[in-house]
Amino acid sequence: MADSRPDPKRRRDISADTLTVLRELEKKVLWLASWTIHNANHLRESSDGLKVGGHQASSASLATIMTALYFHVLKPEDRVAVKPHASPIFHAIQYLLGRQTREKLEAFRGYKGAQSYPSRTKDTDDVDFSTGSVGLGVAQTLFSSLVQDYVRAHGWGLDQPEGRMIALVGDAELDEGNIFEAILEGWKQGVRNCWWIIDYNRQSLDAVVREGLWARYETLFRGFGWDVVILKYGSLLQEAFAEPGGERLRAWIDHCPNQLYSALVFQGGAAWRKRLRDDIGDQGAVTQIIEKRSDDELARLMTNLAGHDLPALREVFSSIDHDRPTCFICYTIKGYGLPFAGHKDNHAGLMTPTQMQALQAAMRVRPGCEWEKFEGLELPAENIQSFLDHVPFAARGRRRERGARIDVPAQLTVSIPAVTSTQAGFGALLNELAKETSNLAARVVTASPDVTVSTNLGPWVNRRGLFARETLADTFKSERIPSTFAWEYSPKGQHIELGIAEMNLFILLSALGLSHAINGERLLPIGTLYDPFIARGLDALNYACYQEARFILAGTPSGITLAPEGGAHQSIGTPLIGIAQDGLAAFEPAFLDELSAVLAWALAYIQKDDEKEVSERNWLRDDTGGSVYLRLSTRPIEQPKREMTPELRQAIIDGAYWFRPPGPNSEVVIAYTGALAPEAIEAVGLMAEDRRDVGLLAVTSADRLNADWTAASRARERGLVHARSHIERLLANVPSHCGIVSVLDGHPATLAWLGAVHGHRVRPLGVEHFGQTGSIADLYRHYGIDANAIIAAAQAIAPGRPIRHLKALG
Ligand SMILES: Cc1ncc(C[n+]2csc(CCOP(=O)(O)OP(=O)(O)O)c2C)c(N)n1
Ligand SMILES: [Mg+2]
Repeated sequence: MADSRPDPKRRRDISADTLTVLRELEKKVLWLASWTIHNANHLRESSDGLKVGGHQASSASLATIMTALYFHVLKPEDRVAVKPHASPIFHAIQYLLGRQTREKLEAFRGYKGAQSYPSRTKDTDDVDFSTGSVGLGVAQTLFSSLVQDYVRAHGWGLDQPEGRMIALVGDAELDEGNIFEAILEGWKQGVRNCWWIIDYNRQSLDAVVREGLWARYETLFRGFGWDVVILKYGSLLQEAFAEPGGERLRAWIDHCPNQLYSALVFQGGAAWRKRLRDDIGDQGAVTQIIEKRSDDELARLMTNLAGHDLPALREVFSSIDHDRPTCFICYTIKGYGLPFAGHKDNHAGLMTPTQMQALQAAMRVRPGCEWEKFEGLELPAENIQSFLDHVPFAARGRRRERGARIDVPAQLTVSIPAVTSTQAGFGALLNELAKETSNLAARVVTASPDVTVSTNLGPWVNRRGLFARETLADTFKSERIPSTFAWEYSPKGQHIELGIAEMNLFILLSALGLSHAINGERLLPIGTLYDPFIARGLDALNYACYQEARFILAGTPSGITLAPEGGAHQSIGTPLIGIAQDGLAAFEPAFLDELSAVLAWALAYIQKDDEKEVSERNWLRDDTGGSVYLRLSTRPIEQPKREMTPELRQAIIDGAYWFRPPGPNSEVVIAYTGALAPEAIEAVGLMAEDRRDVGLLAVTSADRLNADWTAASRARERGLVHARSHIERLLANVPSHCGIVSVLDGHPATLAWLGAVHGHRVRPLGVEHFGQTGSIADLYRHYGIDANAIIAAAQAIAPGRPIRHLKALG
């Protein structure tokens, strides 16, 4: 432990009444959180014998800080990402504020009960950001402040006060690299109104952390333009330091290693006395400080860190009168107020029934009155209730906003060239949108991690500009140096350019995609990145979907089709991510007219109501909405000349249509996805003489086809005998002896399940390895997804007369 910063002279008076109530509430919050965890485990033990993690210690660490914040400092417009294991504290606070039910607390960690980690979607008590995967919630607050600035800079939501985006951060959470990526991006973007409050308990899950981390944090945050406030000693210790000999005590504690401090906290008063006597007991006046206190008083003094000192916290939080990003390093004790405080093994620790009884007695809670809000408190219930009724944070009730929906036409404008790629088409569609003066165009916001140009957002950015709080001209333009791209920043810009950190892209999309709920102003976010790098930010993508953020994601280029780009950028597994990721509808169109239909649909789909639960009946989430992933390609292919009928449009959205329907005597069907359309079409043509009525199935979304089929099957099993999915209808007339060859530039398992729909044999072709460079033709041949490989597979699955072109090609 070393040096501290806050200046005690700056301390303002805190009203004695307020302080007394806050102290009572702090006790109650700690009790309710500990009881919630204990009770849930107790119930569980008697039913299924399974104990869940305790996390009583991790919760206790933040009890005082959260009491100060929620009951005193926060305003309704402030938004908080709560450290995952402080969830019981959060729920206890909401319970006291009348916004959480006893039933939910009793069912903590159980079915439909309060969640183990705060959840925007599963909890009902107004969680701002879902946390659980450490590091993500922290960064999300930074991007949410950026989004708030974006919204206001565009002239929206100005009638609302600016909120502060606050993260309650575990100190070990700062090991997560995504936090540092966010800090760097925040510095570039001029982040403000963002507070990160570090619960510096010097413990992680496994152990006590390294010495002196606070100093690394301080340097780091200051380096990126943050204010840093170190809250180390509470008022009792500050007073003791002012006593004669106090400086010796301070020097001792400043140099006390974290491990020793933690061990003494756990051991208690007698151990403190022994150690202090041994180390400094004979050094003059300081002896008095030690000896005049009882063991209990000494323990209280020595554990009086600022993170457990209401007046110190209140004073510091309330004194911030600027919008600069601020990091508070708050010294705390993991398990403060509980018997395993400071013990290095306390992370999953659970208090024994005897320890709980002792705590209950100390809290003066009578058996049977554990859930009573005011039980055991010294102030009259009316006083506390009246205080709670006036807590500023709760003044507006539930703070879940609903931004108005933006109208989307059924069709987007785009002219379709004879030959083009889906990536070029995506750029063209956005370019057309950028020309409009519509509200739709105004609400679109794009973002990309340094691949704006190479994912074809350039034309959009040329028209709509880049976002920054301050205007910054494109010097190349002002110097009249010819360039394809205008790179002008202004508060009106609609593209957010990020550095190359895919995590940041997904967390930004998460923040942008919650703007309607947080700022009451809807944005239509579209993010682009190279498809393989989805894996780089996958957890952030998962969390964005989990908390119902709404956005469109374009992964481009994708697969081995990006051949000239090099082997290292080839993606294989992303179509499977598209199928498996909850809350994300994935499409891989082949043609621009398909992409146009999908994009128009997607812009409406991401705005669908986020309040309803997904039910079995609408498993495709067409009523409840979700986010959308488009896997696109740079391969220019010949475009079909056709009219977009409502039926075709619907089939594209549902996931598949017959490009060429199979005849009644069909022996083989080719099902393809995306950029392999030309190979599939070619193969069908070449087989025509030797196989009858070959069908060609265009699959635009393996994900939606699959989800629909699963839902229909389940519905039938539950008695809805007439439930039929789109793929069941499409394959209904395919003769049962007919084989299916599926092919895509991605993992073959993506379409392999088609055979399970009606029992057709399937030979799934696709890509299982990556890294080979070459031309598209080289690679398709190498990986066995070219026309010849399709024909060979067809021949094997639908034996008959030899297919002549196979030989010719082979
Ligand atoms: C991404 C991720 N990895 C691992 C975990 C498991 N985990 C939960 S809490 C924790 C340590 C937390 O330490 P700290 O942030 O200091 O909080 P404290 O327990 O001290 O309150 C770990 C490793 C997780 N939740 N998320
Ligand atoms: Mg910790």
